[in-house]
Amino acid sequence: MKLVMSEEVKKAVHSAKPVVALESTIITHGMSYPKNIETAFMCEEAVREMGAIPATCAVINGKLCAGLSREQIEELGKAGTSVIKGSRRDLPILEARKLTASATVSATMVIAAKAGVRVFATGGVGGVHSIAEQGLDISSDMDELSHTPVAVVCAGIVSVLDTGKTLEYLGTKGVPVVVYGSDEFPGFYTRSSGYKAYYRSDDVTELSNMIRCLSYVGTGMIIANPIPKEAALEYETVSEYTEIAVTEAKNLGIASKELTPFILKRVAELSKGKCQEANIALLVNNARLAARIAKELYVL
Ligand code: PSU
Ligand code: MN
Repeated sequence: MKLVMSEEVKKAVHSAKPVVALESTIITHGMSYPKNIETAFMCEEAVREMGAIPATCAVINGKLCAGLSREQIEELGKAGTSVIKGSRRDLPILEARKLTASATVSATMVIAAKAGVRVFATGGVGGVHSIAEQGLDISSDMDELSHTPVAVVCAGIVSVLDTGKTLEYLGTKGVPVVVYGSDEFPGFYTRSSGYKAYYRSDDVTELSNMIRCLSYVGTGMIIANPIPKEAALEYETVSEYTEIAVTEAKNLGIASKELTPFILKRVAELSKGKCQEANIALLVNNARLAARIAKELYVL
């Protein structure tokens, strides 16, 4: 597959400048227009403010792209869910048919690794759905993390998933999970998830030293960054909305790649916009931390 890097990203990677990859499924499927593109630009700006170069990733006309123009981001944002949600498994089909797709965490990790970008910021990674008993639904993000050496800075796993099962699955797959600045694994919209952090680090230099080992051990890693206190929602409220949304999804028979966007959308609607505000805050917070860590990678 052809990899297209924007001039700015190419120059930065070749001259060993810090670059942070950003995903685009959050633009097409995670938020509606125009908040989605406003947020995408805010994340790019947050990376720049911290002294790194943003590389928003997607598949455009069958090509893997690291670094999108403002126009490309606007096009994806306007087209929304009519754009294909592209994970690793979709890549050969997208290439052969010259199709355009937004990149999920797994596809963004593929693009970042090929482009030589080692740090990636997103909102929440996909994991094991709580209704896995009814039909197995484990995000391809999990397996990607087990064999692609890119660090993913996130606010936890998508709130609508089963955190306990997801953490166990990450363990099975050998994926390191480190929480930045907290003893608890964060719950995406909330600072706690009810699960303890296996490892905590308060030090971006230490985190960058862990990332240096990834190409050797051959896995990615999760750096979980709790949502800022002032933007965090109540754990009970989010759980309540999630339960309603999961029941609706079951009743409507929604499954596979439609499940995560459906539940996230319903939870956002039930919260009357509060989840969207929280999502924006955590995304910008993650973009900032990722840029700080990326910078440390180039300190000798
Ligand atoms: N978190 C959000 N909105 C999103 C996603 C995560 O708040 O749209 C996306 C990410 O791109 C992630 C994907 O990789 O959902 C996971 O989908 P699935 O569970 O189908 O693998
Ligand atoms: Mn899924």
